[in-house]
Amino acid sequence: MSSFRTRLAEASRCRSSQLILACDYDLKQYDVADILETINAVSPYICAVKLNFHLLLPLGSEELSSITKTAHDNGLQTVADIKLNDIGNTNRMTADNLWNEGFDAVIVNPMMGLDGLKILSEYAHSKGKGVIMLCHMSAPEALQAYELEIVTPAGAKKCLYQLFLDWALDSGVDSIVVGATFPDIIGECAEYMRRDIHQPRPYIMSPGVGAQGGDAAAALSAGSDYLIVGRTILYADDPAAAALQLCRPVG
Ligand code: OMP
Repeated sequence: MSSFRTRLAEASRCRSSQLILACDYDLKQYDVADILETINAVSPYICAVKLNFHLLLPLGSEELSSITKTAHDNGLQTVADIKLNDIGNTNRMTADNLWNEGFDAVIVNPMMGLDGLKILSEYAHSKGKGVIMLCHMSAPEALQAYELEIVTPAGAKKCLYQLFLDWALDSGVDSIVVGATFPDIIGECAEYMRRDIHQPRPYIMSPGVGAQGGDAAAALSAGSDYLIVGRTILYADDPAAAALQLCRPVG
């Protein structure tokens, strides 16, 4: 069975796109048919589809499976964004539910700790699935939490996101999230990982392009491997044209 990383890289290579569509429609105004239509329309220009809590909560298993199937039929990977953060047993059962609905990867919160991340990564990999870990979020409030100065047990002073970056490397997660709104931090994380001995290094995924003020070309040139984009594509007059433009941000 191929790994999530390999499948994602292949989907990205085939389409020359590093775009992950955050399919965050408001279900008060849109329905599953709209979601499927958008996935079909933009699929030539994206490599994965991410679904957030506000879709995962109200939709049933059958509806979610129809979305992951449509993504897979289009050659795309699927990500469940629940920022999972619990005890090992709960994490495993939650992940199993998501795998059963056809998701290829789950986004997790590193506050579960290094051991929790390791256990979940090993479990996901044994099923050909992936784990994506928050490292530094895109919203301005991220400064209040992710940049808190901490002292490690070894006595080193760092920011919380730098500790999370070490945990990402040590736990074997497939990818980290660093907001496109913080290109300097993307660059720092990319450079730190280049110098690290762990292989393969986690990908960097960056949300926050467009609606949140981040710039696609700046994030990619700072070292992001993938861009996570929602509203700029979903609410464009022509979502496929918006995705095409974003997946070729340079040139
Ligand atoms: P737009 O701002 O509409 O492009 O959507 C961004 C998507 O990325 C949403 O699904 C957010 O929940 C998600 N996201 C962030 O915006 N910032 C983060 O730091 C992390 C995520 C995420 O984990 O995907």
